Parts: sequence; C-alpha cells; structure tokens
Amino acid sequence: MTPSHDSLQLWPAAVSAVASETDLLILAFTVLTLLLTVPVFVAITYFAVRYREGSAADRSPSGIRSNLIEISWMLIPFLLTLIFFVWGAKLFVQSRNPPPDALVVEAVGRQWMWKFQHPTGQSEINDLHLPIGQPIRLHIISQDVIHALYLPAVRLQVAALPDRYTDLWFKADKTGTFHLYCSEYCGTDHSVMGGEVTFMNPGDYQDWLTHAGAQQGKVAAGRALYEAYGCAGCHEPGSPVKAPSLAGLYGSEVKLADGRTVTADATWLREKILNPNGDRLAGGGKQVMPSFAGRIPADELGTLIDFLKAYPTSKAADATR
Ligand code: HEC
Ligand SMILES: [Cu+2]
Repeated sequence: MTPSHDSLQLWPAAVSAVASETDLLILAFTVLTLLLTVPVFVAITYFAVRYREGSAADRSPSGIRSNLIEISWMLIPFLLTLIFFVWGAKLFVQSRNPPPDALVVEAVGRQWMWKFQHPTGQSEINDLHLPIGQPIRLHIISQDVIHALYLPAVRLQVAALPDRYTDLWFKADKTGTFHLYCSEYCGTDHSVMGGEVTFMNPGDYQDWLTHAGAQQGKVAAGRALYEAYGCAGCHEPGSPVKAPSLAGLYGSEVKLADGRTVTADATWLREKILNPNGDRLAGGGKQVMPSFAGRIPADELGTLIDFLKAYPTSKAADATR
C-alpha cells in the first residue's frame, strides 16, 4: 500500500496524462537547452585552444559577412524556445480550468495537517482516497497561514490561502499510493504536514466510501488529530512530559485527586480534554496539559474520542495509516 519512503526517487511516478506530458515538456526542453548550449561551449573550447597565444593559427579576417547567418542564429533558437512557451502556456491554462463535471473534494490546510472532505460527506485527515478515470477538483483553502498542496504524482501544486479558494484538478488513470505534501514552509511541524494519496478503481472508491471511509478511516483520522494537536507529544510513552498513557483508558476506572472514581467514558473524556484542570487525577504530577476548549471543533473532538475508544487496538489503528 505505502509508497517506498526509503528509496530515493529522482523521477516520481506519473499517474495522469498531464503528468506524463509535463515530463515530456521538461525532457524536451532540457534536450533543446543542451542543443543550444553544448555547441557554444565546444566552440569556445576549440577556439581557445586553436587561437591561444603563440599558436601558429591563421588570424587573417575570413571575409565572410552574411546577414542570413546572423539572422538565422538568432531567429531559429528564438522560435524553438517559443514552442515551449506555447506548450507550457497550454498546460498552464488547462490546469486552471477544471471541467464542470469534476468530482469536487474540499481540502483545508491547517497548522499542521490537511483535511479532505468527499462530496458524500466522509472526511479524512492527511490521507486522501480518490477514484481514477474521472476528473477530480480539489477546492482548497487554509484556516491559518499560507500552505501549499503538492501532489508529485500528478505534477501539480497550488497555494492554500487563508482568504480565498484555489483549485487543483487532474484526472488520474493509474491506481496506487503516492505522497502528498505541504510545500510551503508554514511553521514548526511543516515537515510532517502531509500524507498519502491513494488512487483506486471507481468501484473500490465507492467501497472505501461506504466502509473504510466511514469507520476505520475515522480512527485513522482521529489518530492524525491526536498527533496534529500535540496530544502524542505528551501522552506517548517516552515523552519528556509525565502524562498518563491514553492506551486502554476508554471505559476504565480513573481515580481522581479528590477521592472520587469515575469511568472514562466519552462524556468524561470530552470534559477532561476541554478542561484539564478540573477532575485532577490522583497522584498526578504537575498539571501541564493546556485546555483545548475553543481549539478543537466539536466534530474533531468526536473523531479524537473515536480514536481513544479504539486505542487498545492501536496496532490496528496504525495499520490504517
Ligand atoms: C503539554 C502536555 C499535554 C498535552 C499537549 C496534552 N495532554 Fe492530556 N494530559 C497531560 C497531563 C500532564 C495530564 C494529567 C492531568 C492531571 O493530572 O489531571 C493529562 C491528562 C489527560 C487525560 C486524562 C488521562 C487519564 O489517565 O485519565 C486525557 C483523556 C487527556 N489528557 C487527553 C489529551 C488529549 C486528547 C490531548 C490532545 C488534544 C492532550 N491530552 C494533550 C498532558 C498533556
Ligand atoms: Cu503547511
């Protein structure tokens, strides 16, 4: 499923016709640049050696004066490079004009995660599942600073701006899982702001929407929130903060500092996350957990708690990432 993170890919896989055409454009332009520059450097080297000081070369004027030569050496390379201008402009204009029948997926960038919402309502965090053989339009906005959504497999990237929508559209025709990045430096955790885009056959996509998209995708989304909101930084074993592990917490009995014992159900968890200074734990150390009231939208808090419910089976949650 996962693309190989460890191998160095100089030329990433291309999954759309536009991506292949972009590669061809780059290759052809590289070849043209070489054709125009290599002869110049060869001539410089040749003449530098031939007419070096003290060489016995013939230095009398050649007598050749030709307007045809002068005009053609300027005009031909100019026209050749112009072909690439037109070709590049065509691809650019095409990339700005999504077809009206495209499937619209909402994308929201935020420090430091991507949230995607499918037209049928399912949403996912950092990962994106899409069908092939159909135009897809990502309708993108940012909730805070400027980010940029970059999908190397379709050779496209576009800025995610806080004050206006931007679009990115493509039609993939190969299945597979590829990287997805934020390509605009946006703060401390910019480097982890990304995930994977999975292109699937339309049937598998429908399947994903009804099953994974609704259930296990939710746990994976909750896990992404658990990391994005910094919970993992304190609560995972090995963190410098002595915060209790949250694995297996759901449904267990929690002893409080005031002597009461409560069950860690959804309501209590919600309250503890929004107001960590209430219901202090028995034997707890310094209370350093920040309040998340007003910071986590209600739907995301629900997703986070879904993840905590599934946390005893955290291996399964990891597998969905
Ligand atoms: C800066 C470190 C820090 C961060 C970030 C943090 N926590 Fe905590 N958390 C703590 C500490 C410390 C406690 C123990 C509080 C106490 O003693 O009452 C705690 C307690 C809890 C508890 C109660 C645990 C128990 O065993 O009953 C829950 C649930 C919890 N945190 C969830 C979260 C979630 C969800 C997030 C992210 C949205 C989060 N925490 C972020 C430090 C942190
Ligand atoms: Cu970013």
